[in-house]
Amino acid sequence: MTRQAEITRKTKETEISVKIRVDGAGVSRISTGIGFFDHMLDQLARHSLMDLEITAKGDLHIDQHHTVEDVGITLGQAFRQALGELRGIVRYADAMIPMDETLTRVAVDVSGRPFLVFKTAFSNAKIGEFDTELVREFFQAFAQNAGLTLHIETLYGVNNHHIAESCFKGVARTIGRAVAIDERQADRIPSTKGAL
Ligand SMILES: [Mn+2]
Repeated sequence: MTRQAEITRKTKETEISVKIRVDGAGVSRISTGIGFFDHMLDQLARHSLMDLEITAKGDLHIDQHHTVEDVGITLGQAFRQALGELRGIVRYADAMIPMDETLTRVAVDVSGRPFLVFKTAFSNAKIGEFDTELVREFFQAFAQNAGLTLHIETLYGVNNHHIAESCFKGVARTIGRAVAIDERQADRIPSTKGAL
């Protein structure tokens, strides 16, 4: 069974299409109209080893909020749909991601129980044209729709590009490992309840 999904979501504010292949090679084709956000989504594919195609046309003349949030929603929906009943997955993973002076740790439970803890602060409102407060908005939308318990904490860091990128790389690394198939329980759902 190929774990993949394709979702298109259209509102008055945005039009988003997402194609995801969970067992991929980290290949991506991303176009959101926001350069730095494209760079972050590239990292998400590259370090999770999922293949991602994401196209977003949003109301950027207002600001980036709707576009970033709606990509998070649509990507989360596609991720969840691709994984189905979560049979055989490792489920839990964590990572410590250094980027020069910055260190971020991420822990995930691919649980179907959405919860975000986000303890990362930025010292600038912008990275290039990108609004740093939208990093949290993206992960909130993604965790909610993907059904992830997701904890992100930047322990220290100075450069805002490094801080944001370490969060995306950490999430990529953890979700990539958490959705890998555990050969010792490949046919089972990894919960004593029998369902996730
Ligand atoms: Mn970078």
